[in-house]
Amino acid sequence: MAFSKIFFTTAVVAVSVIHSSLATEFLVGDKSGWTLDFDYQGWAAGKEFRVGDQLVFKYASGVHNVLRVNGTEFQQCEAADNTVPLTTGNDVITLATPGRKWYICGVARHCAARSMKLNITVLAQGDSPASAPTPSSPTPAAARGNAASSFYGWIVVMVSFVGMVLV
Ligand SMILES: [Cu+2]
Repeated sequence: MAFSKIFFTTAVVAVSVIHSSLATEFLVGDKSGWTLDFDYQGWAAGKEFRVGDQLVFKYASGVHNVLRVNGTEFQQCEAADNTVPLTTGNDVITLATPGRKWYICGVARHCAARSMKLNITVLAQGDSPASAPTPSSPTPAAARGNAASSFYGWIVVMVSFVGMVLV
C-alpha cells in the first residue's frame, strides 16, 4: 500500500510538472475579467506568455467583445472593418505564434475611454524572458533543455504508472 501511494504521488507531481511546461491558461483580468477601467497593462506586466498558452476573455456577452488588432489599430482603438469580433463572453485565444499581440474591446469607446485594451508579447517556447523585446526562434541550448525536461517527465509518468499497476 505504501508503495502505491508513493508511486501515485510521484505520478501526480510529474503530471502537474508536465502540464505546467506545456501550456498556461491566463484569465484576462483575473477575477475582474474583461471589463471597464481595468489596468490590463499592469495585469500583463511580469507575466510570461508563451506559444501554446491561452488567453480567456470573460465578460457578459453583448456588453463587450474582443477584437484582435495590429499595433496601429491598437494605438487608435480602431479595428479594420473586416475584423471579426469574438462575442461569446468566454472567448479563448490560443497564442499560436511568438511576437507582439494586441486586443481591444470594439464596443462604444471602451478601448479609447475605458482602457479595454491589452497588449502582450508572446515568447517562443524555448525563449528566456530576457529575449522578450525581439522574439526569435529558440536557441539550440534552450530547445534541448526543454525537450530534455519533458522527456524526463514522461519517463517519470511511465515508471509511476507501471509501479501503480504492479503494486
Ligand atoms: Cu467593452
